[in-house]
Amino acid sequence: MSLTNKQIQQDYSADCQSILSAIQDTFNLVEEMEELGTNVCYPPSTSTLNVLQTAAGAQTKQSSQLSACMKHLGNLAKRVSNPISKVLVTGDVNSGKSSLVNALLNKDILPVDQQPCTSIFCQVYSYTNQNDSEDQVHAIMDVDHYEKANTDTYHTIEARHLYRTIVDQDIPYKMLNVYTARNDQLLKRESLLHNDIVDVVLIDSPGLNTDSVKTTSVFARQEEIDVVVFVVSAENHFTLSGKEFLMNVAQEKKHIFIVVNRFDSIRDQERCKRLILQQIELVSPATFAQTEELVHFVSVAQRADSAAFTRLEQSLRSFVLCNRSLSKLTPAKTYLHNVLQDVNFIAVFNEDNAREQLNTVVNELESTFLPDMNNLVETAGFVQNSLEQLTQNALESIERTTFNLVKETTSDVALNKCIESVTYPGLRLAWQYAQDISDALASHLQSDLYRIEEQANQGTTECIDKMNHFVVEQLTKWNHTAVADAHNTHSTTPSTQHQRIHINVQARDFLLERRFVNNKKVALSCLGATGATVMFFKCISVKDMTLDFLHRYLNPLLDDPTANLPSRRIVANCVAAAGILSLGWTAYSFIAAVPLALRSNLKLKFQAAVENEKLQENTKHLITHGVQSILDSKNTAIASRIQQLIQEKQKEKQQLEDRVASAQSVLDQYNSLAFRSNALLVKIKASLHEN
Ligand SMILES: Nc1nc2c(ncn2[C@@H]2O[C@H](COP(=O)(O)OP(=O)(O)O)[C@@H](O)[C@H]2O)c(=O)[nH]1
Ligand SMILES: [Mg+2]
Repeated sequence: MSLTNKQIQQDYSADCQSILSAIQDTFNLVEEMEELGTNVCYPPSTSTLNVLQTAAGAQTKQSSQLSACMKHLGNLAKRVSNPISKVLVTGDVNSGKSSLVNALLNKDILPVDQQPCTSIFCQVYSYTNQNDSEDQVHAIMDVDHYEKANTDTYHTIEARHLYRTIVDQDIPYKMLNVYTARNDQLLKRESLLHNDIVDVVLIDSPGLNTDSVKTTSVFARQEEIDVVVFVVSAENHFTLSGKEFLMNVAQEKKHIFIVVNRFDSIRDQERCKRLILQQIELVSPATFAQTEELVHFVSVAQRADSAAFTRLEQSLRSFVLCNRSLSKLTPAKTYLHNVLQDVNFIAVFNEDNAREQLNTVVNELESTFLPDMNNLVETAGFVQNSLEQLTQNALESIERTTFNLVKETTSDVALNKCIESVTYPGLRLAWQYAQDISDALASHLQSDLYRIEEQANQGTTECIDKMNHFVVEQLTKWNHTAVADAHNTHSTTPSTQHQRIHINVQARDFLLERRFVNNKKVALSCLGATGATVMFFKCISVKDMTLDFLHRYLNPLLDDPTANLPSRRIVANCVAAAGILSLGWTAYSFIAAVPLALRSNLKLKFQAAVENEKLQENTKHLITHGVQSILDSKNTAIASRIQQLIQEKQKEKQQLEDRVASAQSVLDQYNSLAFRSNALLVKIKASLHEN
């Protein structure tokens, strides 16, 4: 190996390593994009994309496009590290492709014809270390499963039958692999095929026409094709098919090695050159820029001792060897450049979207949600305090009212009215009368207590209504359902078992006590009765004293015949009558005072019982307690609903925060993708410019 070749080899190895690592980095970026899956948005206009443009718009196609890209990158890596260099020779029918391959091989191995004859691709392996004594032809039906060592994967054809196989339109083969015998002629000099660096494989292809242009373009764009040699007939210039082919492969193969053949048959060669170069400038500007090395006007048929052909051979060898990175690595770099540009474009596009989404959700959280939530929390506190105050006020009012109403219902006026409603049935039924009064008082109290309770309940309901209205008014804007619930809640009033007061009638209740007498007539009667009674007893003692007096002082009179005996009897009888009268008056007075005494005594007794049994206090406590428990449970229910509202808000807040976090992480991802793809792109661009 010459020193130059060694240098080329070293440079190439370093270039290879850097491109392999760039391929790996690009692969990682595309893989990350694939992992982002449907989250990746593609720009509406895909004309800006190079490789991934078919993925735009159709979500289903995106992942397959990315997978295809990753597969392609994998193949590129394989290709870059593969020592075989494949050279595709293509061009119009009869332009001299097969002739050129034979010329490069320095051996007429492929059939040449004036009529179109090559119908399939023929790969000619002509390694310098080849030791076979005879040419071998493998006719392959399934290219993907072909293995040279496995005879089941191909048919062996004798070299002399090659022409027949190639021209046969009905052959079932997709590809012919031709392994040439050891060629000592070739080994004598340095040539394209004898270079010590790469194993060159020449591929002869069917002529381009409207049918084959697509197939050949696809073939040429394969990453394993390092160099495309385009043979154009000097007589025909570039045909439409030729131009279409060059346009198709321009993305992957910027530089095309152009052989303008049959130049011997051209009379005005300068004009021909000028016209063809004009065409090249249009169809492949990169090639035109290196016309000296890449465009050759030759006559393959007259190659022997042709300086032009020798220069072609040297240029092609340089193109493959010296500019190997151009032919082999540039397609890889170009592809990487295109992919990275796409990835960067998509990443930046999505980065902008992600930033917008992040801003939207942050704005939603900070400008709308959080103020609203703080407002709710504040309002909730205010509502709860206000409801407590409302409850407190209602309770105090009910307590006060209840206390006063009970007082009123046991007042003299109320009890007198109740007692007066009971008719006195006469002395004979005086005991029953007393019982009736006692019963009337008890039932009067019971019914009044229920009435009082009813009134308290009404106050409770009013308070609950106020509470409901207040809650609705304050919280409507946050949750209609909760508010509706609050509105529909009705209070249930417990029927309180009220304290019963029942007095027992006793004999002394029939007696009128002086201290209770406040009526003149009654006072006089009482006074009379008492006076009569006193007089009665006084008369008895006067009589005794009189008799004693008579006996002591009138005895002499009695004994005296002149004494007046009848007058003595009259005095005694008068005294007795006065006593009887006095007794009658006393009895009458007692009987007349019975109803009065009963009314007064029983009322006082009832009031005393009310006092003793703390009815006022007890009733107040009983009713207030019931009301309080209703209002407390109402407050608890409202508080729990408000708490629920706040919890729902907190859940929403958490969801929004999660959305912020995920939007931030998406933004970070695209940020990193955009940054790394850009850094790689800069590197690849610089290395492309070096070439
Ligand atoms: N005049 C002339 N004829 C050539 C030249 N090279 C090839 N031919 C002829 O052109 C015809 C087609 O050649 P071939 O190699 O089969 O063309 P292909 O169809 O592109 O493979 C054959 O008859 C060749 O003899 C050349 O340089 N000058
Ligand atoms: Mg041919």
